[in-house]
This record gives sequence, structure tokens and C-alpha cells, in this order.
Amino acid sequence: MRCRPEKTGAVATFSNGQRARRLSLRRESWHSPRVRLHSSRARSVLYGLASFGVCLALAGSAGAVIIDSGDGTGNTSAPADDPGWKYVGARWASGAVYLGNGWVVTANHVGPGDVNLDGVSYPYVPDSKIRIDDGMGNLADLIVFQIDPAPAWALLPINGEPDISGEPVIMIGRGKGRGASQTACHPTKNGYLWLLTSQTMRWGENLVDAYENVDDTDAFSTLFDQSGLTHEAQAALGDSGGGVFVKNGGQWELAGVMFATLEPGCVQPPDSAFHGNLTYASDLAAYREQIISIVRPECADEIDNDGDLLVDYPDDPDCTDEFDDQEKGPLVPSASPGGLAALAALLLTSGGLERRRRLR
Ligand SMILES: [Ca+2]
Ligand SMILES: [Ca+2]
Ligand SMILES: [Ca+2]
Ligand SMILES: [Ca+2]
Repeated sequence: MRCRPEKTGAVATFSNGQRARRLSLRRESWHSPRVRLHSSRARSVLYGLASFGVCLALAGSAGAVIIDSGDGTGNTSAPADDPGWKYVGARWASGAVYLGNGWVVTANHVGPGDVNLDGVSYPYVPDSKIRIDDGMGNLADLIVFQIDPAPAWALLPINGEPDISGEPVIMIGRGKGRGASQTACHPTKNGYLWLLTSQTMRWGENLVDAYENVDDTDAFSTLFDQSGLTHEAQAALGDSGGGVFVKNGGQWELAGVMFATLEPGCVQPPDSAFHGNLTYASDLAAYREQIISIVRPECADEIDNDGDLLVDYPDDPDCTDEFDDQEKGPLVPSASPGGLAALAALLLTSGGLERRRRLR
């Protein structure tokens, strides 16, 4: 089969020199190079009304990233160096990541709802969904919402490094599994059909390739290389909402949420993952401040909420732990000399004579 560029669409240039064209999301079809990675809307776009039966058949299934290693069925339990396996869960036929404190993040096109984490279903808190944006009115394909009850797990660290290009990441998703090997294009590219009947949580690995704004979403991409890492991975249908983790200073952090793929430069079979394809994940570093202000308790939101110049647990002594949602101390000062001195200093700076008299 002869490689040919897509006939329409914007042009994107990638750091690896690839020049790709893609159609707008409104023009998605079997032959569109970009594929939304799940949800009812994505599937209805992908399969179309003519294949509605297929759509229904898939409704109860889940998914997993496509990996090059072995026969593609491995990596269905946490890796030895676990970046946060149990925090990635099922949001209907796609994924979602638990951030701790009762909050979940996923792609907007996946949508809010009950989430299954570590085999337990947690109910959605109605109307708790918040769409993440860039502060200039551009809505990202990214939402947070609450579940209640929720697991009492530690808060999930979120990457704040603005550029992790070239760094290794672990991708955890529950999209379609790996099916039969395929070849296409000239020069020949190798890939796999998606195994449409299979969705299991799986992890894979890749390197961050480049940054790009995709449909108003600040994102980074990974490139599915022919000669990549051992568990070189590419997202498939159903991997939307899955997590991409990076290790910073010895600590794993959530860096992105998968939401789209791109198949540049070659017409490949429908429902397939080929070397040269890209996976896009929203860049949480770009949205970190907003997300943390929403989902974290006061004692873990990286802000001095009460103006005492002490930030969060354990530095602010009024915080009992990172889940404490009150950074402000008790209204009545303690009788300790330190407490009185602190209050006196506060009142002096405020200049309130009336309040100063209360000290006498
Ligand atoms: Ca790669
Ligand atoms: Ca705080
Ligand atoms: Ca404080
Ligand atoms: Ca305080």
C-alpha cells in the first residue's frame, strides 16, 4: 500500500521531524488519523450509526494500552516500580485516575460518573464535575469530579515540571488489547489490530516526544517506535482517562491523562496501532495550579490560605495532616506566651485599637 498524506486538515510538525496532517474532530471517521480514545461519544463517532450493534457489544468492555513486548497480553498487574497502578480505574468503558481526597480526573469526552478503583465501585457525586481550562476560556479535554464514599488513599502527586521531553513515562490504561500483527505502508510499518473483545488494565512505557496544543488542550505526545523501549506502548480505544506517570526526584507523579491518538503519514487499517502513531495526554503541569486548588484540602493545596506565612502540612502547625481542610488556627489564641506574642504581632500589624484592648 502506498503511503499518502491525509487530504485535509491542519498540519502539525513534530520534534522527530514527522510532518503530519490530521482532520478536525468534526470530521472523524474510520479514515481519520486522529481517534478519540473512548467514551460513548467517541465510539459513536468511530463506529457510526451503521455499526451501532458493534457499539452496543462493546459497551460493557474495558481496555488496555497496546504494548510491543511478548504477545501483548502482559503487564496486567502493577510494575515492580509502581507509579500508582491502583489509582487508575474504570470510568464506564474508559479510564479515570483517582487524585485522592475524593476527587477523580479524566478526559472531558469520557465524562463524570461512578468509578471502579481496585475492584470497588465508588459513586459519582452529582453536579461535582468541573471542566479544566487554561484561564483564558479555552476548555481542555479534562475534568475533575468527586466520588463519595472514596478510598482513603494518600494524595496522588501531580507533575509540575513544565518540560519532561525525552523522559520515560509509564502509561496505564484500560483500552482495547493487542490483536493480530499487521503491516502497511511504504516503507513498511508494523503494527497491531486492536483486539476489540478485550479490555484489561495494562501498563506500558514510552518516552515523552513533544508538546502540542490539541483541541484547546495543552498536551504532550509519546511516539510508538519500532525500536522503542521494552514495553513500548501506544494508546487504543478505551484508554482515554488513563494515566501517564513520570518520575521526578525519585517520586512517581501523574503527568498526563490520555485523550487522543494520531496516525500520521500512512493509511493504516481501522482499529489498529502502528509504529509511528502518537498518543496524546493532557499536560497536567499546565493545569496543575487550577487542579490542586480544586481537589486538595487546604493543608495540601500549596497555598498559605490563612496568611500566617506557613504553607500546608506539616509546616503550618494548624494542619493536623494533609487531609485537613482548615489551615487557619483556632479563633481563640492559646494562653502560651508564644501564642499571645503571635496574636499581639498580628494585631499590631492590623492596627486595630479595639482588638488590642482585648489583650489586656
Ligand atoms: Ca517511543
Ligand atoms: Ca494550604
Ligand atoms: Ca498558613
Ligand atoms: Ca495556620
